[in-house]
Amino acid sequence: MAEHESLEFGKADFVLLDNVSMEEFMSNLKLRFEKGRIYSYIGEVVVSVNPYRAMNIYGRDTIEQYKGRELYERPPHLFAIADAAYKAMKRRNKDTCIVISGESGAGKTEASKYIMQYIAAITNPNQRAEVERVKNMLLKSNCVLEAFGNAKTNRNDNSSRFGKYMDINFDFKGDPIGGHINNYLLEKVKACHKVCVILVFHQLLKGAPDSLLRSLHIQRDPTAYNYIKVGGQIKSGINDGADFKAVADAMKVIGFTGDEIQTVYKILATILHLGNLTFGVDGDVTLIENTKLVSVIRELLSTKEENVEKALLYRTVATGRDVIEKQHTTQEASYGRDALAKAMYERLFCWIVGRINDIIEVKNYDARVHGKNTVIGVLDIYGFEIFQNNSFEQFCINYCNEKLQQLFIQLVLKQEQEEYQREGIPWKHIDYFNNQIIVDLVEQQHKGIFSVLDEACMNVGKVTDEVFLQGLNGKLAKHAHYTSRKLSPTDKSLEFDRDFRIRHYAGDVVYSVVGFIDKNKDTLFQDFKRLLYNSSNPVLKGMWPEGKLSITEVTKRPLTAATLFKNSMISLVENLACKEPYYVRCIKPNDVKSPLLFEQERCRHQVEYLGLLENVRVRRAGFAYRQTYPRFLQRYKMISEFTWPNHDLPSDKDAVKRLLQGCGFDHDVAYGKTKVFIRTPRTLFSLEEQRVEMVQRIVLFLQKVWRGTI
Ligand code: AOV
Ligand code: MG
Repeated sequence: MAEHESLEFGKADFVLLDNVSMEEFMSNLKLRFEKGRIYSYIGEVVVSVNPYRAMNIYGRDTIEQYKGRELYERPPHLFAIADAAYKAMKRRNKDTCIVISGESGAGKTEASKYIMQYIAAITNPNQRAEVERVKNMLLKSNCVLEAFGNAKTNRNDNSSRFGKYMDINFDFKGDPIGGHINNYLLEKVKACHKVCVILVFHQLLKGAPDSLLRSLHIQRDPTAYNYIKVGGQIKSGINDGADFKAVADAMKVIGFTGDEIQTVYKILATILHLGNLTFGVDGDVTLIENTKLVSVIRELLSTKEENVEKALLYRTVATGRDVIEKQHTTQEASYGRDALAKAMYERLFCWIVGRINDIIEVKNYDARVHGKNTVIGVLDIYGFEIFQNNSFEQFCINYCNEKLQQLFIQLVLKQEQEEYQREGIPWKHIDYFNNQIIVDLVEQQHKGIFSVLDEACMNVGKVTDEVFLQGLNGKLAKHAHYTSRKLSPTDKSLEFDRDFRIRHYAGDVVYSVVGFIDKNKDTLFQDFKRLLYNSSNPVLKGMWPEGKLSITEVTKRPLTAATLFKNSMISLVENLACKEPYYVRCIKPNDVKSPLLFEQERCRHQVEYLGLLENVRVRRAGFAYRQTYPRFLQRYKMISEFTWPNHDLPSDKDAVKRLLQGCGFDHDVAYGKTKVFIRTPRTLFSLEEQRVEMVQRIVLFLQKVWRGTI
């Protein structure tokens, strides 16, 4: 390999390990991290370890080094994979996607930004104004999405609270002409206080001008707000003030109207005020203790004061033909208040994504005139989560990772198989674990865990999490990847009767069923939806179209969180499946954000659940490298006397055979109809080395000829 690093830095490609074992994998990963080599390959998959320090490897000069190069010509880098995806798209007219996974703080979002930055840097060489405008929009939309979608958490100061999939569309010249964003939000099911560690709240308090805050009835002091207080200890960033302005400007540039931006601020303020509402009782009447806040909220939402109060304290229920108003207990009222705050935030976020999509979407592109419009998709999504206590959120996240693993297996194997068939090479069975069985365990109709959960939620009367667990035990007792305390009473890892365990491809995870039912139901009372729909602010009203229905008209149950999530995952996978995929697997080296520390156990665990060893196995089972005969000869013909400078064999295929036999590599290759297949990259590296050596010799020889010494 031309630019191959010396072995002092370990092996750049894990496929080259002498043995595929966890020990070897880990020692190579550690060595590379310690030598500042944060990227490695498994074939075409990039493995990245978060360096937690600024690296001087993303500048213009590095971009130039990777531009248009083949993957193996330069040391492993995100730019190489971005270039590969871009080349595939441009040269072969293929839609491609880059799937980035890893746990919180592993570096996914940073990676996605570097990839975008690379693509922006290598496109539009002619500086067409329209393309520059599109690029600017795409970058600006990222800034807005981060403000509204990211939060400061203990694990990451800039933690994405949503999974993001972004398509960038290109014209026939390979320049960006638009994009589309899909978001996979999970916050709704997370604790309410998390909502207010979202960056934009801090930015608002710190950076908004006094006049704006006054009109929103908001104080600058974050401790004045319960939701932020609960969010606690997390420091606000130094740049919050400047960021507020940047986000406001970005929204303007993208094309949000003044009214829209004002409404966004009003919603954020309403959420903060809601968190400060408290409820009390007077006799058997539930009431709001701080009524002044109600009029503030009324003003911000442009509704009637009595409507706000009523929606917070009562629930309209239909019993047969009668409609009655049922008073909340204080507990129910608090629950409703938090649900409203969360739902407003979630709806706001989705609305922002929708507006951005309206604006960045490709319009007026005529494929008949301009040729096919191709796409590169970038997916930045939560990796596997295994905590001390795992609940519905972890369950959804881990299911998402099972789906992506399944896609990976299918695509890698499917593509290989198809190519082998085309080339007439016999298909060899590959020994790996197929996780389809776990995907089915979760999503299968009637029998899967999501179905059992939805069924339990459908039951009238009091449904408990325990009833749901019984349902699971009844249906899944025999499943090889499912166990519960009841089914395995002596199993020490299952401590409670409220646990069940799934054997994921990445390892065992014990989930507590507590909260599954609640989190799965759409718990926002219709009264709130009606309240918001009846606002005289058209922007807010437009966000809540379903509030139009009166209580007797609401017959259909809203889809459950599980069903919505499942549907969004299925469509995500369908979307990815028709693209050529590239993968980035991110690893977090330690929990203290240290650039020096490689916590062995911590990393081993991630390598395990990212399925990296499996990945190496799948990769090694096939052929690591393939090339058409003429191109292969073009590159390597100088290393054999039979082919240099030209061969006299009947075909290029024969010439390649002769060349490889001569080098002693015949056992490691297969000859297809149009391409030669090389099993191990080591063979390729050796060819590259010989090539470099020969090229040097030839150059020396020519120099001597020119100097006349020969
Ligand atoms: P995540 O996206 O994987 O977490 P980020 O991409 O936000 O993680 O990375 C977390 C932090 O690690 C960043 O804010 C940087 O400080 C540092 N970091 C990551 N990659 C690099 C890099 N290549 N060079 C330098 N520093 C880096 V989450 O969204 O929380 O799942 O939910
Ligand atoms: Mg992120």
